Amino acid sequence: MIKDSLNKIKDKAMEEIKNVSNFDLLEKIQKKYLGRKEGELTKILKNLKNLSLEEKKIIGKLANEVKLRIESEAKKKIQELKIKAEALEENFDITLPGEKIEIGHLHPLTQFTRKITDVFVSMGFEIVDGPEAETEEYNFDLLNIPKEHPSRDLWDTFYIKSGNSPESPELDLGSGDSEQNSKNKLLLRTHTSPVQLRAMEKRKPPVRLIMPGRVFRHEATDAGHETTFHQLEGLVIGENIKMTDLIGTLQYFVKTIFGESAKIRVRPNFFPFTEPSIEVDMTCLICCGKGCGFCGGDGWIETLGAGMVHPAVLKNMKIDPNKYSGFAFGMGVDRLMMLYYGVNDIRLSYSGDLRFIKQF
Ligand code: FA5
Repeated sequence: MIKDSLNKIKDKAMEEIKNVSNFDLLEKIQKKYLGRKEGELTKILKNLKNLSLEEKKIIGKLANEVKLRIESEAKKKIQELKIKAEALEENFDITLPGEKIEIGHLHPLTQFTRKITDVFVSMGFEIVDGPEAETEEYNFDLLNIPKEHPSRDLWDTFYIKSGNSPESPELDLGSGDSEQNSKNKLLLRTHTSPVQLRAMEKRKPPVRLIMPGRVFRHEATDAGHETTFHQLEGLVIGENIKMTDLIGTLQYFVKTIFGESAKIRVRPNFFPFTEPSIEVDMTCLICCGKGCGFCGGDGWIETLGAGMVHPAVLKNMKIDPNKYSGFAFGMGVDRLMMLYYGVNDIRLSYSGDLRFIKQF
């Protein structure tokens, strides 16, 4: 009786080991028959105590043979499975679809900046760069913004404490050290307009320049305002340059980027470095002019300031205002980018949130 059971266990185990195709299942089979507590062979051996001494000897010997047989068959199978696994690795099919590797891409602001600079380059504009840590002289004085003049309050400034180099600045949220000379009083530029002055030190009219870059303002943030944002400055100087040239250039730009139906609105404004000055708004494309948090409810977005370059500024550029005239503009790149892609909060751009960046 017990002999039959042992032989049946052996046959069943042999059959199962023969057909097994992976290591996990093989381990389960070994446990099922040889496991210390619940193994089928172990259970039979536990019942030997009821047999006579003679039977114990015979059955014990047979049980041991069955155990050794199962173990050696399992060993053989392990070898066989190892060889198969190695062969599979060697014959790896390189045409199988692999895992997709995520690659980075340009930030939407960079993508958009390239798009808009391309439009100006196609109109014959040259791209010029300038420093982000600027002197008070270039940021204000040479742009016809006198000291103590209330117009300086238009741009809430991050000053850099005296004695600091632009490479390791320490910010001062006050008005800076008034004793210090504006030539070496440093600040984080509040607009890209100072690049106009720097660019004209090395050029003579006629010029068509664009100056994209990062600017900084100490002000409260909301859906449409950041303390760090981007502007693109434009400057055209030549003989007989007129206000209509400015409006025509801006209209061409807006229609090229946003399509023929894009509307702009021009309002009179004041900038100390342009006369006359205008402010240009665009229909808020987030709410299509209905009014939303981004446009502050009035359906228009203030996108740029512009005007005819003030004669005093032309003189600071060593240009004769009787011979030459020019126009300048400074647009908020972030706000235009938001209108272009339908982004409703400027702060998302600088949040570092990959869920936002990956949409572009
Ligand atoms: C200026 O900065 C002038 N330098 C522009 C200029 C240049 C006028 C040349 C005339 C001639 P303003 O402060 O308005 O102007 O800023 C220009 C644009 O920057 C605004 O129309 C707006 O689109 C954007 N902007 C201003 N403040 C912020 C802010 N906190 N966050 C995001 N964008 C801003």
